[in-house]
Amino acid sequence: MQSELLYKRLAQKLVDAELNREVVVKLTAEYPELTVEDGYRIQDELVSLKLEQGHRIFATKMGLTSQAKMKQMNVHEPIRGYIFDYMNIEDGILPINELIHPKVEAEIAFVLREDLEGPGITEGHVLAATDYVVPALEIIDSRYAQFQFSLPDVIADNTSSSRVFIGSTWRKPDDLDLDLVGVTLSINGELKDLGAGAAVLGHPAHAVAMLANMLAREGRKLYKGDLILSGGITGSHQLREGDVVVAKWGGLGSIEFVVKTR
Ligand code: 0L1
Ligand code: MG
Repeated sequence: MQSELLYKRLAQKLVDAELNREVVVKLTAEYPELTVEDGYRIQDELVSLKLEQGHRIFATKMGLTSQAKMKQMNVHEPIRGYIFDYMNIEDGILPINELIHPKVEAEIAFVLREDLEGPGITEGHVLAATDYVVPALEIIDSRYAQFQFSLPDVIADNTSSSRVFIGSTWRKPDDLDLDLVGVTLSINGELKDLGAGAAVLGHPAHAVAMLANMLAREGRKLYKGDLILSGGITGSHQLREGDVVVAKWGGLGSIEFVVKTR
């Protein structure tokens, strides 16, 4: 357990890195004793700083939800973070000049029609409490060089949250088998990745249930109206100036954007 002052200082360093588009050395290089709990305390400070700057929380997200990413990080539990209002892109342009080294991944997002309070929340509870599901493309952009970090680092860095595109096809969860929803992700006309909803912990609703149960450990919950990104169905793919990205979901439409300097 570190001091409040240190949490604040490290959170400010990550906020500045995002704003200045400058990578920083991972926090655990200087503070190897940082724990996952410390990572969340720094993330909480980072969220407070963003709120003080006038930003609002747009969505909550689960990260590291695929077996591949968990194995890579040697963890057994996904991580959670926040997406702010300024991260939501509505005009189909990813402004690469505002970012460091963005990557894209395809997800399914949930909109709740009821509060969800753990512990003990199951996939069934999540589906019953869901108003709509929507397709989403998450842009992750680590503030650490080469996306190299340990678990406390990436949690402190708000799970690499950077931008998001939300699709316009909203469906009732009962209309789809979310574990079987297929996704293709193409960049410049080349198929880069594909997957099914089951890539997210067996079922995307499972990730949302896990989020509610994780939040309950801190006396928090999910609220009616909340938008939740459940985790990457595809892997994450590096983006470059001029790229045209097209993702298609079975039964959930598509999202397209171009990577440009604005
Ligand atoms: O949304 C995600 O799964 C990303 C979590 C952070 C790990 C990374 O930056 O790859
Ligand atoms: Mg993600």
